[in-house]
Amino acid sequence: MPPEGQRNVPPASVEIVVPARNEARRLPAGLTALCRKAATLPLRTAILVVDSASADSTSEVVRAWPVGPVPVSLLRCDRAGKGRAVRAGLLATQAPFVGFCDADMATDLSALDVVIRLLAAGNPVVIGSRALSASVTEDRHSGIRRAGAAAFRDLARRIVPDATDTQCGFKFFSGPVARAAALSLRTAGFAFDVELLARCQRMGAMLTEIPVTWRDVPGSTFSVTRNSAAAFRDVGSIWLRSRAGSRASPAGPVFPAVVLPRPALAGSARGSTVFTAPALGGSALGGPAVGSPVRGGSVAVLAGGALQAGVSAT
Ligand SMILES: Nc1nc2c(ncn2[C@@H]2O[C@H](COP(=O)(O)OP(=O)(O)O)[C@@H](O)[C@H]2O)c(=O)[nH]1
Ligand SMILES: [Mg+2]
Repeated sequence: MPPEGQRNVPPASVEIVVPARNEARRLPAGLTALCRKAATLPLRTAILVVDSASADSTSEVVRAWPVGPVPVSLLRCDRAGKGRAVRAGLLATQAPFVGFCDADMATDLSALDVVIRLLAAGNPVVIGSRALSASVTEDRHSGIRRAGAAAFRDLARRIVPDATDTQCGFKFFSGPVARAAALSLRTAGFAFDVELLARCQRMGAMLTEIPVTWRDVPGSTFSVTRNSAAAFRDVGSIWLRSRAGSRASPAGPVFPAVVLPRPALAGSARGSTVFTAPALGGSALGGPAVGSPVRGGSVAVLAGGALQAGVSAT
């Protein structure tokens, strides 16, 4: 049952997943900014923080989040990995529009206005790109990280040529597209975005990039020494699988509308609802994918971007 104060609240039309591991320090400011912005959007919005076995009080921050106009829930995963966390979060959503952003809110949240307009107009995948000429980035990364990122981009471009920046942590989707793409996602770590976008494109969903204002917030969870090798290995595997996949089914777009049931409610506290992730995903993610198929997830878009059917404009 939803927590006190959130009963009889209509379901959200936008669900935003925030992957967070050891983010007790950055999350309060990030969530405050996101809640504040989400409350101004023309569609009812909810936030789902996915904590993967943090060693700090990340979960407690979410559990203690005060009730407000934007509900904040917690999903807990046993195993680390940003890809795993985002996948679990996306598969736990039900809204017609979904997305994810990093706990540090490095991407200026004013971009959400553009995202909602584009999604409502029928664009199935809307992603922030720091590589567009209209983007403003404040990058304090080390030279070695910047060089690694450039090499990673070259590889990623072979897999998703339409994306100029696969690694900006600010991506939004039509819900059914995201859930269908996430279902078979195998990349557990930081390179998962490449696979997610490749899967969306393979389903026939066009990518729309938007310029962003992005600043590098201190306290990054990406470590060049600990995470780079895995990211390169993963992007290599994604490339090999995408080549094999396109040979196996050259016919192209398949777009099943898949909406998964919410994971079991584990408890609730103050303004947040707490879920535990069910065993997720094949291969790299361990265990069979959860999920029962198809609940109608389509959204009718009227001229001018007004929304019909299952989407309540607030
Ligand atoms: N749940 C979860 N989130 C993660 C994990 N690894 C990274 N993240 C989150 O992914 C986001 C990555 O952003 P950040 O650490 O700022 O990296 P950067 O901006 O690329 O340097 C943050 O919200 C992290 O907390 C993980 O293993 N599990
Ligand atoms: Mg960051």
